[in-house]
Amino acid sequence: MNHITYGMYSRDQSPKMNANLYGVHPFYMCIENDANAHGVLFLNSNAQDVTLHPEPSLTFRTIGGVLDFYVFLGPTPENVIQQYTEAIGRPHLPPYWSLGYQLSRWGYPDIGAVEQVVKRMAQYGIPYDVQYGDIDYMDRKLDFTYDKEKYAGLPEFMQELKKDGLHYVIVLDPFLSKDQARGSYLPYELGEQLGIWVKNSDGVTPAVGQALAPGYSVYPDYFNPKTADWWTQMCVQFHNVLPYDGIWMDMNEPSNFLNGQIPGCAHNNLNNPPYIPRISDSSLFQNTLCPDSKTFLGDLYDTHSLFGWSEAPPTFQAIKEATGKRPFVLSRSTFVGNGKYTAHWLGDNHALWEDMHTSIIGILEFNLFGIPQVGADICGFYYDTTFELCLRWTQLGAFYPLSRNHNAFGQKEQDPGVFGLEFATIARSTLQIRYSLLPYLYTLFFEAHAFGNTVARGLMHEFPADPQTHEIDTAFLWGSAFMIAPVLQEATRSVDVYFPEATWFDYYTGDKVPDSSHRKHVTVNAPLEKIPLFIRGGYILQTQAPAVRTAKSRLNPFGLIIALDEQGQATGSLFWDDGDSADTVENGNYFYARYTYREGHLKTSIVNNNYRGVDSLIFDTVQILGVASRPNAVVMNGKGIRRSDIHYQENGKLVVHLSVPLGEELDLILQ
Ligand code: MIG
Repeated sequence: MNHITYGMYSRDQSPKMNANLYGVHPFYMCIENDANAHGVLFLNSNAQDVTLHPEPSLTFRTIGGVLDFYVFLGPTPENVIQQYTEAIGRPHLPPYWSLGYQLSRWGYPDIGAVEQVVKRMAQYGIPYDVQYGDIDYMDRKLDFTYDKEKYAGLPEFMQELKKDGLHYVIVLDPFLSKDQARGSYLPYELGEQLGIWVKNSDGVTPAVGQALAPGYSVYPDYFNPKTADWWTQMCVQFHNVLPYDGIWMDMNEPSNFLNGQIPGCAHNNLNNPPYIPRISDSSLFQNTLCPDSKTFLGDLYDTHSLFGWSEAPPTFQAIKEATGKRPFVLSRSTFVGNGKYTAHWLGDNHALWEDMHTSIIGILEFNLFGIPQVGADICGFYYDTTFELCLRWTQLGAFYPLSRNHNAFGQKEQDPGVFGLEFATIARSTLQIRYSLLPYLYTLFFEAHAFGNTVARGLMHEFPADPQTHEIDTAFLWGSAFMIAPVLQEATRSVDVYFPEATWFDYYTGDKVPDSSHRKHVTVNAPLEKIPLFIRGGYILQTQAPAVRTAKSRLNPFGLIIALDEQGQATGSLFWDDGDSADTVENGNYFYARYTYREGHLKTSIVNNNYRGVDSLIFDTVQILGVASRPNAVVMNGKGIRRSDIHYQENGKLVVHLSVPLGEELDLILQ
């Protein structure tokens, strides 16, 4: 609050403190001293800034548009986000496979290099669901092409990956080269005929910039319905060439390697307004198009920061049409409401410990913004990573809602198979934890979609009345119940963890940490092979035996972890559907159940029972943490469980092996 000014204007800019970055979200949430929270949205897409003062107060300054403010009254932080996403659009339900581990890099020299990576992952049995193709797959970085020499056989390769349960996501850029030989680049020629590019200030001639594509490029004006149709058609047709599963939308700030289009920006009120908000280089056309360019909606001055947002619906639609499945779109630039269509990654970070730390802040912010499927480039994008940084980052990244390792051109390889056996073993066991908790994570994504909750959340969301939680950016939660406390420093083998007032259990052992439920700092051990993880008493989490692909793990037996609070109670829920059909929630084709445990008695209530895929699935384990003493007997649905299937540990952890259908009501009693 110390007189800091944040500028907002979408910009292709590597994340740095207080600078305007790829997306624009004029939204904040505040927790007052009385622990009540509220949110404020200033729905305005013009270049703007906001200054925070210590009184406390805020000053908004925008250079156009409408003064359209929304106030969300909470009173809890989660209520604020539920209300905010109700207004702007709830996040869409991601395909299940996209919650698996993802590998990417810019600079795989050829298809052979990708094959090597897939092989290494298989050799070490590391869980992995998604492989990306960055611009390397393209023929000279041209959208809707692929390199038939270095990537010869790519369509067949993608089919093979599919058979192996992997998914492939391709990058697309929002600019098309206008300088290809006539008749050789039809996507451009068709768009040119349709007249669908962003225009110069004359409203007639196309704005010409220069970006990754060879020669000079034009920019699709996605606000024009004709452009949206053309783009959808191009993406759908391209699917006949490359059978992709998802699309990664890069450079959509929009990015331009020139400052303004050719021949530069005229000096006028739109390009050089009397006040320029506090943005980098104090320029509205640095690395982008001139604000006096014309789109279907008018001046780019007003809609510049909506460019990525406008690309999202047609891309989402295209994947739905092309694949017939639930879309996965990953977008770099985002605006208010993007979560309805896209996931997000935090952009071009560096392989630095500090960037690993600040990634947590980015992840928590985008959960506030209603884009919960978010992650940073694991191990760092720019710079060569190191063994230890990459290992710790792989452990943290295993708990990003979007778990993707990505790397820049020219940097050393950094996929988890490249560092040898020790690294691979640790990466495998950590990702196995992620995979085993995917039913819980998926349920959180359902609850975000249906009710607007965050998925990853700061501790302050759950403990707003505890001021010590308000500043924590080194640990975070999945939902209400699962705390991740990563190592964020080099050569460090312990973490100082703050436990707000609740019962907490060590994920690995089931021990109570700290030993009482009073709030406390505890230094916990974190040898190289371990990321500290904790379960909060009062909650029930669903698990599933992990596998190297979600396609396989989805068929495995489920488990329940019932972590008891001081009253010996817990609640939880499970959402399950086929994982990749479109609109399952809207069509009601899913299973959703609530679980309640009290007085030694677990009960299920099935809220929606309309996905028959649950009929072939079972629960095979129930773990109860915090059980006061060894029970005399355990009875499930009226039948006593064999003594040899009941294991009680002195720390209060009870493990029961059984076999009951997932889709039936459970009635478990400890006697
Ligand atoms: O100018 O497609 O942020 O993730 O690897 C670089 C190449 C363009 C920027 C993206 C990055 C991606 C890279 N792109």
